[in-house]
Amino acid sequence: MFGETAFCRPRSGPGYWSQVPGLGRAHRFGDEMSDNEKILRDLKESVETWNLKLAESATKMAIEAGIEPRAIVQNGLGKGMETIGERFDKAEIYLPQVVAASKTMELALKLLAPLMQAGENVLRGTVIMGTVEGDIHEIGKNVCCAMLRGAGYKVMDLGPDVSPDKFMDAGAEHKADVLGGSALMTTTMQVQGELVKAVKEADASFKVIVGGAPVTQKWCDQINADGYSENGAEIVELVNKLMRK
Ligand code: B12
Repeated sequence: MFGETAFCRPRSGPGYWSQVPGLGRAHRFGDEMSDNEKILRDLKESVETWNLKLAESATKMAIEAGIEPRAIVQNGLGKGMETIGERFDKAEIYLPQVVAASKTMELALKLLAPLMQAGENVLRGTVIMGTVEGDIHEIGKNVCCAMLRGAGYKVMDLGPDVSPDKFMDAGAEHKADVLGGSALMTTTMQVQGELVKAVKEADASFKVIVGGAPVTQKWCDQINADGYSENGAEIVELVNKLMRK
């Protein structure tokens, strides 16, 4: 998924030192758990237990330790959110706990935001992101926004519950290259299709990308969207590819 180099600081030290992708500092084979692995474990646990204090301290420690923001999200916080999703699916926890876990993840993302802002001079294109109309799930879309900003794109985040018209207006206003629609519910996926239709009908030049847990490449092809990615790490590659077309 990620190239090792994308996440790691340059190697240093003798041959038997190794690095786990995404972890800033080297650790030795045989160590039970490196400091950075412990930090990632704490990040995951903070979301799983909706522990705001732990999320704050672990995120600050991760930044200090030089762990790349993408690794902090994908290998730490995101893993915790996966557990939350699984436990919610099994009815082991309920909406209030999911909301609390979401707030924990959002707090950590806020702390990471300054690190994921690209300088004006490296802007590679403009992406309008939003969660489609009728859908209020935001976390995955926020992760995608952070990843794209970190990769040098100008990202306008329209938030949740965004109609195709709003996407189109924002696209025109900001001279966007790409419109990204997130949908977390099978019932709202069809709005992604309406967005593609709106772009084609207006003969606009925007590329439309789609994503969200129930979305697949098959769905993307079915609605004639320009691209799909399974997660926030791959969205950068996807947008890079579309910008080259
Ligand atoms: C957190 C959550 C909530 C939170 C949302 C908080 C917030 N601020 O976002 C709250 C508690 C508010 C919530 C509410 C509801 N939820 Co909810 N929720 C979830 C849960 C547990 C996790 C979603 C999540 O954040 N995942 C973590 C993120 C990081 O992953 P992600 O969203 O998939 O995003 C990644 C990729 O998909 C991709 N991606 C995402 N967007 C995009 C966009 C593009 C363009 C691209 C390329 C890629 C991409 O990259 C992201 C990062 O890696 C899921 C269960 C699950 N297993 O998904 C249910 C789930 C989505 N919810 C569900 C439901 C039913 C609801 C409610 C209707 C419940 C209710 N009875 O009120 C309401 C929604 C009301 C509405 N109108 O929208 C169902 C949907 C079922 C369905 N029909 O499909 C699920 C699947 C749970 C279930 N099994 O029943 N929910």
